[in-house]
Amino acid sequence: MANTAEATTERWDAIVIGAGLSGMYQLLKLRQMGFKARVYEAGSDVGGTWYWNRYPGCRFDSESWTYGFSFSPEVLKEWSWSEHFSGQPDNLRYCNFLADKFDLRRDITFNARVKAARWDDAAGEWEAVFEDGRRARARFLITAIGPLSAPTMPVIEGAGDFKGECYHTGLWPHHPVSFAGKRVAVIGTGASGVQAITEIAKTVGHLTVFQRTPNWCTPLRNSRIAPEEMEEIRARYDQIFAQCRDNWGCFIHTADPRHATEVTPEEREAFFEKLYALPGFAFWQGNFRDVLMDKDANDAMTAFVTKKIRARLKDQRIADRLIPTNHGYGTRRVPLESGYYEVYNQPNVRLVDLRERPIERITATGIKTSDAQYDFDMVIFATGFDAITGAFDRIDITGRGGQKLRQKWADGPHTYLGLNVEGFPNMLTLVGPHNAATFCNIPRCIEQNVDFVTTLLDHMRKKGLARVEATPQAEEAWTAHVHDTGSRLLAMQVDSWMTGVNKNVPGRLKRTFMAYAGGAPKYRQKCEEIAANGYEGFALR
Ligand code: N01
Repeated sequence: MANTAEATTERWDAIVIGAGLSGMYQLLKLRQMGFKARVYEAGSDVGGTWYWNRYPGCRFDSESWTYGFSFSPEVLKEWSWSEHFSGQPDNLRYCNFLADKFDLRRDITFNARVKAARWDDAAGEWEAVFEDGRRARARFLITAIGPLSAPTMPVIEGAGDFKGECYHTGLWPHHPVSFAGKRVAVIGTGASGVQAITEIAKTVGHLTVFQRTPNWCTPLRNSRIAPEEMEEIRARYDQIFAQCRDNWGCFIHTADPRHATEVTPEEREAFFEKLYALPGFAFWQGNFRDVLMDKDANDAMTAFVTKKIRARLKDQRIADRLIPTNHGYGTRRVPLESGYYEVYNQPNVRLVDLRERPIERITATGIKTSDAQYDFDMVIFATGFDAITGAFDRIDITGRGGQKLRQKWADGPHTYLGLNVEGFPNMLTLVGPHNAATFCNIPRCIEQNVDFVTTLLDHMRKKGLARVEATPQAEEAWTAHVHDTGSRLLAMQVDSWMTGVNKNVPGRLKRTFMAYAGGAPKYRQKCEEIAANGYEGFALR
């Protein structure tokens, strides 16, 4: 008789880890192709990013109507966006709408956090082990764990000592949180911090922002979508998705073909003004073609944004602290804001510059910097994520011959197409490192990744193939190509999650190439060529 673990092990054709947008779409596709697939999700419901990140102010910075899935004409017909940059509650409703419409929950196990995954070479299967000891086995392991899903707490002495209310933006509670009459601290000024600070400042008693590195922020310019406008958008969906398809990051903002330095200063200024007045990432993504690669072009853009920030602040000493000095505009992920700078004109908001007075420790009543003790009722950590590879590291993934993925990626990822790793057969990594999806309007790239993986699995089934694994040569060539395309970006000269730096995580102090910077169209073309050539670069048997 089988032992107990064996008897309770669930068996599937494919295990998908994560029920965010990529896991949900992957499940649907596998089901349509007749695979027996099961999704395991750590949370209690679907939504991924939009399930966990419930902090005040959380919303899209992609235009809502470019973000939604394009694969289903019915979904496009039935779902209406009410804002151009939709907020988290609506985004989560959208995920629930998809789950209900396609009856996805019947194939999802919730509250199931995968602790380990191990390749069994003899059986040609993956075994997943959950935190509660349950197990599941499948021929294929598909990770749909997202690039920004492993929240990190700051490494500060006494981080667990605070006795008041305490939250991380990426693990926000499901109950309402009130800021009225409270003394609130926010640590961190990335995209999450900027959104949260702006919203909290509307109702807070007193707010203190602890900023280590300022970021360049430009206006989101959100607005409502009236039903008639939604109808007009719906009529243009084909054109909108075609436009996204041809774009480097699958946004609707396409870079201008000119160089910033080939026009007169007056023309350049007028163009910057025009872009700055537009919503979303127009200023970042729709700018002159060289602003993110050429230092002089970037300096011009940076000088323009500097003036805009200064004009919005009453106290120029605060402006001095909010204006970045160690990187140019757009070389770190740009937070889009809706009144962020004006928050610092409020009498009940204080900015603490940690470069002048670092945090020494967190205490039971608040935060102690090198020069003062600040007392609070609530401390919010907007301290980000162990990005891109962090969610992989939190699972003990063991491949062929006992090789650990954590060890293989200790000096940065090695992958083939950001979708598979040599030594880890039958593991497909949706939106994984070295994939175009990280710098992408992500559902656009999720659709491409999932379609590629599903077609590969279907091809294998039709040909009677049981194993897929990148060849060492293909992995080496792709990894070199990722490094080559990345090295052209000014962003690679700056510490950020995009370059794999996180001072709160051991071993993440050195910059590395985390994502494919050649753009989504080139990436898609490469994937299509590889599939057309019988999945060149993959050993199939
Ligand atoms: O995280 P971050 P995030 N002491 O890493 C600071 C996406 N997103 O959650 O820069 C003091 O950007 C840290 O300081 P520094 C988007 O892609 C999208 O804000 O390391 N401070 C930094 O200021 C985004 O880029 C949306 O010096 C400490 C902050 O914490 C990504 O998620 C909205 C510290 C972390 O910023 C991550 O954004 C939100 C310490 N010990 C997020 N440790 C949309 O709009 C860290 N910090 C869709």
